[in-house]
Amino acid sequence: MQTILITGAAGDVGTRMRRLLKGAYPRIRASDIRTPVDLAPGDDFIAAELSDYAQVEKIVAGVDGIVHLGGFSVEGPWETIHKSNIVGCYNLFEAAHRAGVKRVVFASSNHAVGFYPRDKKIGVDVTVRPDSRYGISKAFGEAVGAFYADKHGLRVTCLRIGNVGDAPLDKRRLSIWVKPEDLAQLIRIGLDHPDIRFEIFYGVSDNQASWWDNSNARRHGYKPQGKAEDFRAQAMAAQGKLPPDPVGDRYQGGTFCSAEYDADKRP
Ligand code: 15L
Repeated sequence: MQTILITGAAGDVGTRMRRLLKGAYPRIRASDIRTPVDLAPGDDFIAAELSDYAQVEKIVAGVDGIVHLGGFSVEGPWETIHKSNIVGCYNLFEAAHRAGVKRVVFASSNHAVGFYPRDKKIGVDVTVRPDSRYGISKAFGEAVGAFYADKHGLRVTCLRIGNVGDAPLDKRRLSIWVKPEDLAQLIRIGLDHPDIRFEIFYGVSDNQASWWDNSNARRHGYKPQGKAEDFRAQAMAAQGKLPPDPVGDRYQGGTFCSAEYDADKRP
């Protein structure tokens, strides 16, 4: 891996990953629709709208591996999700394949499986249960990744990311928090591990309250350092200030599940 492209490079996670991956690969190209505020002179940055195939072709040219963080990162109207996460994601994989890119690490999300209840521990082989249009788009991205891996030999890793941050923000995040350094470690496994064809890992730290069996990541050498329990007191204090959410509190996806929820009104 000589040249890596990071999409979504101006976002919070993209900015953290650019900093953490700096030096790990000889060249890092950044792309986003907006210019990162911390861009330094000489940094390789190409602005691109992912729904425009010609622009995507330009950013993938000459790269060996892609960390695809780009797209819309929360729930939104279908038009937005469709443009950024369906068309944009397909364009990214198609252009990567045509350009001879070797590997893609795709930022999937816990929301692809958000409607699993919190009392069920799930692995990476469960049926997707998206909790939102955003979650549907992440399940779609995993399917696109599997297709390009199986049909065209792209090496693809999908990371079902929990919540990236300096510390878990509330009770739910005590289960799904991922320390940025741990996420960077997972990305490097996706970019470097010799045995990867198509894999799904959970983007989660070593959390005692985790709902996910992440043994597939550990089999590939993942050694998470973060432990959400170290922050339990502050996360529970923050939780105490949140309104009750009977549906969200039942499912792993939290408020993504309770938003627009009306399943209980059907006979
Ligand atoms: C995600 O997938 C989002 O990108 C992030 O903004 C958080 O909402 C996170 O999930 C979460 O579930 O906390």
